[in-house]
Amino acid sequence: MSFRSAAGFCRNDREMTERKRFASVFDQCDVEKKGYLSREDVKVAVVMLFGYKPSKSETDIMMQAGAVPNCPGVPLERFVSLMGRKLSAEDPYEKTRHIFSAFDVHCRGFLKLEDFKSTFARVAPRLPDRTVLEAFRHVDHDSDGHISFKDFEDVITYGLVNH
Ligand SMILES: [Ca+2]
Repeated sequence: MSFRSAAGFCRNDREMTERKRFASVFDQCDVEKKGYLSREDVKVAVVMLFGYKPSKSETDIMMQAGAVPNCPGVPLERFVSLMGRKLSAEDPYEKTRHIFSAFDVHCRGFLKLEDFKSTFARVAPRLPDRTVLEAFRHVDHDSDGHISFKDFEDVITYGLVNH
């Protein structure tokens, strides 16, 4: 996914987009239109969404977590919540995107100092302005006055922001 599309999502849009993506993968994997995914289908779905083939034990866990009474496989609703959880638990890129969009209240795809200030004012109202300014300068690697998703990602990746 490109930086522009990654950073351009608002929270609700992003959830809608993820849902759509999961639902469309579900449809593609449920070739016989059974209304659920079999064990083999789930494996294919994970390859399509995450780019790797899940191990036997991971597939077992997903099949168990996705099971509902009277259904031999994983129905759509279970699949969507399962994949959503997997995405936020395992993909640091997705995690970073979530945090970034919490800051990016105007959905501009970059952060200005005022976005930074207003977020900190909400979550840590006693933090001095000076500290917020220092944090901003620290994250703004190329010092252009905007924090891009890339600036942000670098900091998260190196663990300087621990959330
Ligand atoms: Ca920058």
